[in-house]
Amino acid sequence: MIDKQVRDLIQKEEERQNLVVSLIPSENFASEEVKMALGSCLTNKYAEGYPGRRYYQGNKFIDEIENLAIERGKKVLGVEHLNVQPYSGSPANSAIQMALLERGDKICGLKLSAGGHLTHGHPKITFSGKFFESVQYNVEEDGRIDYDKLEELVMQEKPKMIMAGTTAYPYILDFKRFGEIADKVGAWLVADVSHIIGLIVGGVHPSPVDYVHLIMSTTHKSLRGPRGAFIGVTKKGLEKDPKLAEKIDKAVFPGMQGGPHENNIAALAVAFAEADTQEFRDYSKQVLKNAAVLAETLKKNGLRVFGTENHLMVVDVGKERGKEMAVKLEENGIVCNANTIPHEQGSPLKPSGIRIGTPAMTTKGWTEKEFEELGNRIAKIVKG
Ligand code: DSN
Repeated sequence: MIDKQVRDLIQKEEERQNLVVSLIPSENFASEEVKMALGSCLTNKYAEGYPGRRYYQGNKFIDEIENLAIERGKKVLGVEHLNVQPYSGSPANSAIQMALLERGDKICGLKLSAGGHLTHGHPKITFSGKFFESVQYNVEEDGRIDYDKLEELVMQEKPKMIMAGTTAYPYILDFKRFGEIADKVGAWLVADVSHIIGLIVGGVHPSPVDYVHLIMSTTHKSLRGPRGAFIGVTKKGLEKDPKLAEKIDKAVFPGMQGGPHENNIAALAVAFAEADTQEFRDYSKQVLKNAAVLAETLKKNGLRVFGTENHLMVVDVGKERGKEMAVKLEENGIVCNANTIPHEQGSPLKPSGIRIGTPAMTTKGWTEKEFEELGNRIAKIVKG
């Protein structure tokens, strides 16, 4: 059967992706090789368990594929142990919390409205906020984390786990300081580097590996892989608990998940190999150069911009006007998302900013020249 309806819609989406200027910082364009692995026969196979100890027969090649993803990932990340089975970022963080926390334990993460993530203890409505006691840290007026204040909070609250991770934070994260703070109270320290993983692997953002117990990331953002995630166990993590790797593996399967998506895992193996090249390191440098030019151009045009030292920035577009501006930009072929700004004065449902990033258009070959022109265009549209 040829499903014309779905094919037509996929084709339309492909045309849309080719036409628009894609600025959502968590999106990117995966290579043909990554998409080939994703759309392969691997989707047909069940492989509950781990390489060499599966619950189903017929996993000879699946084992080789998963081992390849693990070995390639361990090499580019510099970790001791790697689990590549999490379906995506939220299940990965839930598995980490399930492995290391008991119900009611304290978890400390960056507030969602300050650029954190739902799974870092966002109160009440999330797994992490419902089953654990959440204490959240904030950013300052300038959008930066004040590590002295974080230390004060941690010393006072003594959380069992600290999440060092962001989704809308445009500055370099000081993982060394995070590590020192966590060690003072014996807390688990988890780096959720989903946004900046490509920059870390590409050598343009410091790696957290020496300072944290676990490094977790999605794989489809700046890494340019398939939708998925991994959890890496560091040397420091194993020193704190020699059974950490085992605990993580058990929490992912059978704790949180069933059969791993081996087509994703094969695509991740491809992405790790692609990231381990000079071409990818050059790409990562260009992502940063492009973001710097874009932020400077917006500032020159009189806009208040938070950032940037990485791939993204948050732009103040006027109280509660984020969504309206995101819609207006889309009408002009520029796709971004509404976002809260630091110390948001509007309603969280009507944020005052837009979040924009450069990974996707850099993949399309854009350089400083295009981003400068784009910055002038965005400013014109935002200023009406
Ligand atoms: N939804 C992702 C982002 O856009 O940053 C975070 O999970």
